Amino acid sequence: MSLSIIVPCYNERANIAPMVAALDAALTGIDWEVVFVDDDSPDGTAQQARALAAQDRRVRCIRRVGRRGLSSAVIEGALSSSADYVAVIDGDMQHDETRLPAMLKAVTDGADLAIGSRHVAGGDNTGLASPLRVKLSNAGIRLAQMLAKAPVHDPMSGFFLLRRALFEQLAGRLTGQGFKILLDLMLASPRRLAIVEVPYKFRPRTAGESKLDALVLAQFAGLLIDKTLRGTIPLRFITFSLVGGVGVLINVLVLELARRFGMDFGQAQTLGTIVAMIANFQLNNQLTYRAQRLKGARAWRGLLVFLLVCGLGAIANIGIARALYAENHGGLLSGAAGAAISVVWNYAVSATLVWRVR
Ligand SMILES: Nc1nc2c(ncn2[C@@H]2O[C@H](COP(=O)(O)OP(=O)(O)O)[C@@H](O)[C@H]2O)c(=O)[nH]1
Ligand SMILES: [Mg+2]
Repeated sequence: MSLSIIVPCYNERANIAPMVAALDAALTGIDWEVVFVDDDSPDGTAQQARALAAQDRRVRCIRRVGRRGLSSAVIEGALSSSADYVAVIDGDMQHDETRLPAMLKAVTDGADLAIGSRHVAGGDNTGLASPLRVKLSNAGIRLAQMLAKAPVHDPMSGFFLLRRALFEQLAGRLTGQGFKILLDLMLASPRRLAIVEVPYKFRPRTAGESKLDALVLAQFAGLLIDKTLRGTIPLRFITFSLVGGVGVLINVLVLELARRFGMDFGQAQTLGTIVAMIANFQLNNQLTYRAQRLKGARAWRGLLVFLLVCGLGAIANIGIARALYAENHGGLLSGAAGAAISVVWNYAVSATLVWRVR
C-alpha cells in the first residue's frame, strides 16, 4: 500500500522539516512519500525540501518556475506520483496529518474520496485567521454545496485523499485555476462520488503567512463559471472580456471628466483610451494572467507590447465596422462585429506575445 502526500507550498521554508517529521510520526506502517510542489518561493522553500530529500528518499520536490497557483501545483504533484493513493495537505501544519491513516482506511474500505472536514462532529474551524474569513468560508461552503453532486459538509477543504487512478481519470476535466482543487475534482466527476468525511481540528498557523487574499474570491467565481460553461469558453477569455468591459467604463469616465475640464472631444477620447488600456493591462496582469504575472522591467515591456497589440486591435475594429456598415448592415451590428473581432485579436495576441502562455 503506497501513499503520496502532495504538499503545495509557497514561502513555507520554516514548515518543511516539521512537516516531514510530523508525517514520519503519523504514518508508521505505511509506505509513503511526500512531494513538495513549490512555485519558486523566494524564501528558499525548494532548497530546504531538497536538502531533506538528499537524506531521505521519501522526500521529493517539484520546483515550478514562472507559475503560481495552488490547484495547478496539486495537479502536477499528484500526476508525478506512482503510488496507489494520493493525499493533499497544506504545507503550513494547519491540517492534522495524524488523520491521514483514518482517511486512507476509508478509501481502502471502498470510499472514492476521504475529506478532512472541519465541519462534521469532532471537527473544528478555529484556526481560521479572522471572523471575516469564517463568514466568507461559510458562504463559499453553502454555494459549493449547492453545486456539488454529493452532500459534503466541507467541500472547500484542502485536505483529502483518493486513489491515484481516480485522480488520473478526472485530471483532464479539471479547471486547475484558483485554490479549490477539491471542489474542482468533485465538480469534474461525471458520477456521484462515495465520500467519507474525517473530522479534524484546523490549527492556527505558527510559521509563515497566509497567501489567500481578496483575489481568491474572484478566482472562486471563475472556477464556478468555468464549471457551469463546462469548459466551452476558456476561463481566461471570459476574464479578459470582463476586464475589457471595465476598460470601456473607464474610457467613458475619463472622457467625460476631461471634457468637463475643457478638453476637446478628440483629445479627451485619446486620453480616455490610453488610461483604459493601461488599466486593462494592470487588471489582466493581476487577474487574467495572475499565474504568469509580469513584474519590474518585464511588466514595462509587456505594457508596451499590450498597447501596440490593442492599438492594432482598435484599427481592425474600426476597419471591419466601417466595411460592414458600408455594405448596409445596421450600425449596431457593424459596431458589435468590429468590437468582437478586436477582443478576440487582443486576447489571442496578448496571450502569446505579452504573457507568453504556454
Ligand atoms: N505551490 C503553491 N502553493 C501555494 C500557493 N498559494 C498557496 N500555496 C500553499 O497552499 C497552502 C494553503 O495556503 P494558505 O496561504 O495557508 O491558505 P489559508 O490556510 O487558507 O490561509 C499552503 O501550504 C501554501 O503555502 C501557490 O501559488 N503555489
Ligand atoms: Mg494555511
